[in-house]
Amino acid sequence: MELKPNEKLDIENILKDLDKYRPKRRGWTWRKPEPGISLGAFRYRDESSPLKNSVPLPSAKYFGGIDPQGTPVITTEIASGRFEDDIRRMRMAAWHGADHIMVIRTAGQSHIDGLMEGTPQGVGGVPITRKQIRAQRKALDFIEEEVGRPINYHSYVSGVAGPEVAVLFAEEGVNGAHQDPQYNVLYRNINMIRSFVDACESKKIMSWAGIAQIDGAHNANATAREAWKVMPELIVQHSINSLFSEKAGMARENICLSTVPPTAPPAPCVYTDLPYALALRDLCRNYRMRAQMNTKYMEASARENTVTHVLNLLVSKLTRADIQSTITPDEGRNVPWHIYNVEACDTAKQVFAGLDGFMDMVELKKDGPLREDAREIKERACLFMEEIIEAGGYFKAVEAGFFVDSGKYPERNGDGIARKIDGGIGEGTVFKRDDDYFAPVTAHYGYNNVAQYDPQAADNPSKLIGGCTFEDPGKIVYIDELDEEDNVYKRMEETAKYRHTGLLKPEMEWAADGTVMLTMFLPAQRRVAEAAALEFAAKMNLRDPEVINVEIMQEAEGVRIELKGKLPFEVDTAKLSIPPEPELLSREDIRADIEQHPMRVVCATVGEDEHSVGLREIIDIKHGGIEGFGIEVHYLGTSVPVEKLVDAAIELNAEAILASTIISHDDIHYKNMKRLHELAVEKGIRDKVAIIAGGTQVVPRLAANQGIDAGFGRGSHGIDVATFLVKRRQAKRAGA
Ligand code: Z97
Repeated sequence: MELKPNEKLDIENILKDLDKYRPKRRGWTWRKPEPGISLGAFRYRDESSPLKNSVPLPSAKYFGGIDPQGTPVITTEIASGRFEDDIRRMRMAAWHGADHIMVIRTAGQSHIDGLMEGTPQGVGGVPITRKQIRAQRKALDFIEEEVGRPINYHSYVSGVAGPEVAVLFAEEGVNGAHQDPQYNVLYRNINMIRSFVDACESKKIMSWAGIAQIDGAHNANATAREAWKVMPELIVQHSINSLFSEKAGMARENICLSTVPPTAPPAPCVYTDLPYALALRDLCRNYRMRAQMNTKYMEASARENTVTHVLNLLVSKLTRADIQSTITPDEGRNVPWHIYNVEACDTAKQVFAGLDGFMDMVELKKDGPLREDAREIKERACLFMEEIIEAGGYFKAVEAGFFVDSGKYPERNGDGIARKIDGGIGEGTVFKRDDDYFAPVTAHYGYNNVAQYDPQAADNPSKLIGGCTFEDPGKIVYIDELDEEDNVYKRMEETAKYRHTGLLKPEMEWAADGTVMLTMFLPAQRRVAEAAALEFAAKMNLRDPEVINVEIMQEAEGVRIELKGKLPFEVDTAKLSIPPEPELLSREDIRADIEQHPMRVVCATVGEDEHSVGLREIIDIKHGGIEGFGIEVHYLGTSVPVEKLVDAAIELNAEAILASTIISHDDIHYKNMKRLHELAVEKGIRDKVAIIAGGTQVVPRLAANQGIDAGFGRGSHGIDVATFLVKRRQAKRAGA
């Protein structure tokens, strides 16, 4: 199956023969930096190989459509709860530059204590099932061919089912995963011994599969009451998981720290975040950095969050990021809407392109507060680590509530999360292996006693059974959906008409959910405005309206409101009358034509009409008027009699007459157009001169009925007029 840019991804086809599908490859892939690459008119220093197919930034059209791709891998989170819908989102995100796609929602998976079959849609979290993973990896195998860059697919190896999930991921070609036993202990109250034993197994398997690991330290930042105070602890948590991973056999280049700057504006965040970023990168220099914006202080304002994101990107640029996350306001309002995820990928891409070569020009100071603060953070982190050892080790420290305490270490507020070594989920489930313990599987951690069966198999236990599922995927048992009601086929049946007919409905979260978002300003106080907004939404026929963001403009004068709701109807695209797309010439082509064949025009507002702004906008260079293309313009002013305009055209030997006609009572505008045409005929210049008229009330079709060549209504620009004039002349030349 090959994807065609102008054709939708066929989900039915992705689901077909899924039981037989094998992923194309294993392991994580980094971008390929291409220092010195030339794109369009520019030479870049910090970009990677361009994509084969992509959607460039909106303004790229002024630069020949170039689409520079920074060097860090770009992460996006896509997990609406319906994997079949998310497949399409993954394609859109990939076209916008994402090459790390995480199936992650805000909560849930680590509560699941076994492997799941089937694909129930996520309530709260997204259960990771083989079917879902295989379908998405299969789709990504095609999508990466289409965009021309490998895409890393990612989820969690967490909860008490962690090792099983790791095996599943290794079998199915998952490329990245969050794995951190501290997360289970602190936030999910999983027994600490169980969690660390499981982590050894998980990490060993992930290493075999080349899966990149992201840790969970950033959760301390998101959980602590005052996030900027946990900086020493964050470094400690990163260090514990990283060193532990190395000991479990993981390669350094696959160990990625999930680093989040401790604070966000209006705090003077860079003053805090930059020393922290330096300290972390210095102490943990052997590992990769996955940078993510601060989410602790995130509200629902897309604007505010974008700025926080950009400041995070600045810190990444000033220090180092191997992977750049693009969390969106949706994390703040807890609705993973793909259009905002895609937008955030563009934000990262834009900032990395905009800051290309930045570090060739600036340098971080070698002394002063930056270095002093960084040193202090490192000292505090080292002291924290020393105290853990003094307390009797990590488990004792957790029992004593060392972690996620809101004091800045060595200060303590006594509000840390304490867990008991003999408590938590899975307590008492770890047993010493028997002397004759033996498991004939690949990448198994710890004592395995293989040699008793075959010394040759000591490094390769699964040889004894002719390979396990890693070597022989034929042994994988694929179980399709078990639930008769809640399954992908049923869900797709409900939305089939939107895929197979011309029926169209808006969507935000799930296919054809009808969800739309409205922005409005209401000149009222907040509480009143919120209630009124819901009333407006109801009158607009929106179902389940909900206010999702309120920003006060001024307490008494009013608020800006964003709300969402569902449209209960659809549009039949077959019944739409869609006007043909106007074909504009490019600015370059117009300029080139005018340069070769200079053009002179005369123009005026005709009749008893003093309006001038509209015509001037069409003429003047400032806002893209026709002057800007090199056209010689003779402007006669306002209230100009039509006779004078025609005489001027004769005198100046102009190729075109441009008449502005704003006043329209008694159809005077059309009457003047007709008069212009007749006068030009009378004076014998009609075949030499183009006559066009414009104005807010001008309907192009009615204008043409008056005998002139074209009419331009509301919303017309200089380029529309210039395109018409140049095309008309080209047609004449071709005819002559
Ligand atoms: C990120 N935006 O990109 P459950 N294990 C680890 C974690 O960090 C997390 C879970 C499990 C964030 C994602 C925070 N991370 C959200 C090491 C959560 C989640 O499915 O909520 O039970 O597990 O890192």
